Amino acid sequence: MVNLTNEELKQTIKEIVTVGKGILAADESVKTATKRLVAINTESTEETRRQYRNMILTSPGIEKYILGVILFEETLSQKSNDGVLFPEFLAKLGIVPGIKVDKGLEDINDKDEQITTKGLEGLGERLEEYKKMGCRFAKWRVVYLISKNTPSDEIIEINAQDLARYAKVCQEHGIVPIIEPEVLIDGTHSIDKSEEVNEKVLIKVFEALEEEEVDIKTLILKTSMIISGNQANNRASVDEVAKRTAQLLKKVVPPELPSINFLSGGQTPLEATAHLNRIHTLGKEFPWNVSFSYARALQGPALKVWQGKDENLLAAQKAFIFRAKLNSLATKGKYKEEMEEEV
Ligand code: 5MM
Repeated sequence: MVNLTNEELKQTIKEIVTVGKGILAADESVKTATKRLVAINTESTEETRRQYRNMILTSPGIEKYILGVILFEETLSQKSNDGVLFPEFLAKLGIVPGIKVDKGLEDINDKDEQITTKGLEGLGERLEEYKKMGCRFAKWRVVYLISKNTPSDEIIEINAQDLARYAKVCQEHGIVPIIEPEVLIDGTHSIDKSEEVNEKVLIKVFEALEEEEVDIKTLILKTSMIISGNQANNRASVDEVAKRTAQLLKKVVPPELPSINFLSGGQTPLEATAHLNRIHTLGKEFPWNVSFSYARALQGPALKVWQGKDENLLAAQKAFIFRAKLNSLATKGKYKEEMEEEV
């Protein structure tokens, strides 16, 4: 008998893993979307958040560079300016809609560490609802803060188990899980420290996935690059970031995983593109597809141009497509810094 759930998973992987394209993270929670809107002097209401999603998602030509979009729950029932539900709009372009399913972070201890366990309760039922609304993959993010006493072994263990449990439930419901263990860029830490923490985190995550019997072949890893803290002195070069990142991932990520899609995590748009590109020009062979799942690094310039104003819509969409195109080129090692002048 054919296992339908497994067939669904394999089909979705086929559609969201293609060389030269990536995944757009447009799953900012209300809190984060509000932060983005306030930064461009725009009030955050359900309607302005819809306009924000409309600006990004209806950018002409988006399907040339993006094959999956992670959405936030509120966006699933919102419509484009032309009155089409966003998941339907994307599906018509051949872009697979996905959904962020973690319910945000909460404090866990006195070390400024946070966990996302809330979203695991009733996850199966929620996935069935999201599936009816067109979603075929999901995303769960956990975070690790680098400081003198963090991340603790406790958070590394809890987060690994949460990611594995979430991934298992997704696969049981025919939804491809993206796991996002984000080692935060915030701080003064060195690239050595970033490497040490990422290694520890990823080893634990893959151990937990194995214990939970998650199928690695129908899973996507959205991970951080090995990078100096954003307030570090003598931050590592593009070359160093790319080499360390490639080296560590080859060491700890199983070859049967179909795709690694990086988060940008507070890197500037230019840095995020340059790092991804350099990873592809190192001359290394990777067993997995290596691409992007950026939010800020793709949307940031467009938001700045848009300023919440209709008259800026087309120029903002042009800015979004420009970044999407450069990142698409970066997944093939074909990005050049001079291209930044072309906009
Ligand atoms: C790390 O954040 C994810 C990737 O975005 P960047 O490329 O900007 O780092 C992103 O998908 C994030 O998980 C969502 O924006 C949701 O974040 P919140 O904080 O709203 O849950």
